[in-house]
Amino acid sequence: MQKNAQHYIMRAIELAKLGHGHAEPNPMVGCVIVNDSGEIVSEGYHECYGEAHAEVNALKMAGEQAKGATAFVTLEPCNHQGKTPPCAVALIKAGICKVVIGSIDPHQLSTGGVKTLQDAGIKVEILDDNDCNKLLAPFTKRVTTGLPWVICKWAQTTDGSTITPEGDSPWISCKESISRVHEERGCVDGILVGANTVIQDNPTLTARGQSPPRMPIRIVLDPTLRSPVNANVFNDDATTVLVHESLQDASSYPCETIPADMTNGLIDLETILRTLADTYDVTNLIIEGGAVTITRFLDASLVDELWVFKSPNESNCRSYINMNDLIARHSAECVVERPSGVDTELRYSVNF
Ligand code: AOF
Ligand code: ZN
Repeated sequence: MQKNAQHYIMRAIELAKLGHGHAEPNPMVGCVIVNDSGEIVSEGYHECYGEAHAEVNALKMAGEQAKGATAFVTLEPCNHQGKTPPCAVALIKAGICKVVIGSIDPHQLSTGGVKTLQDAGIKVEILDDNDCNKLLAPFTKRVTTGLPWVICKWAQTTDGSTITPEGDSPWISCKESISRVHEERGCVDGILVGANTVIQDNPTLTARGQSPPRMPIRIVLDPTLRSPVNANVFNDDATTVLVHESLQDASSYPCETIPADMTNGLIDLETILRTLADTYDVTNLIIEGGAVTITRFLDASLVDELWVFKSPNESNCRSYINMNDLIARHSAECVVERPSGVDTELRYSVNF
């Protein structure tokens, strides 16, 4: 007896997430193959960009057991010859008799798998599942708008300040939160900060978790070139891109540079995001501050998620921008709340 579709799709989502940081700029995709008795006979996911898709990995493990079985896939099986052959054809050849799909592929290049499967007499059920759509959201945004998925991440005190209480350690977050950030950095394509953060904090902005899947590029928004040329962010540990006003001469900086269009003395943020996607293949971007830079991206409606690490401490120094007010002003919806050492990690959806 098969359990309901949701049960198998949830497992496929879990598998898909194992590819986070490895699969991008492709979507994370998971697949389970289930026999008539409802047993999962094989599982697969898209493990690495340019390599076998989820369905192909699951079919390989299923072997002869694929005949007459049902495949549950988080994404519509592709219909094109890209870096790998079409999955719809692989499913047909393997003798799968039904395919249950979480989300339709938003990419014009590869969609069409449903029709190919149906034309071959295979039953297809499309769930349009909320969790599969969420899993796919950064990929969908990039292929439909040309913009990366933007996450603003910061640490704050309970009362909404990003400034540490005087005399305390310079860190707001506990060590568990800091190591969590390093893990997350290692799964995205870029980390962006404004010049004030470079000047005040001198961060390195590298992923220093355990064997990070990727090393994000570092992006500094510094229209008038106030950052010191010897700041840590310009070291050799990762690629750095300095975005500056086109009239300024940035040739003394040891990094890549993007001369930017300015509107009323400010960098055109949407154009920069498009350039990061087109030139640097950025699908997922974390903005790590400071509060002014984060506010500008939020006010321009360019942000998708907020990741907030809230310490249990109160601050006796009020920051210029209160982050609790900022979250409230943008009607961000809290979707995750969990402990991170003594801190609380909160995740919010914006723009939904
Ligand atoms: C699937 N299963 O596991 C993934 C799919 O260049 P390729 O051959 O790797 O194809 C990439 C495109 O295929 C990608 O843009 C997306 O539309 C789809 N991804 N499709 O059937 C998978 N990762
Ligand atoms: Zn495929």
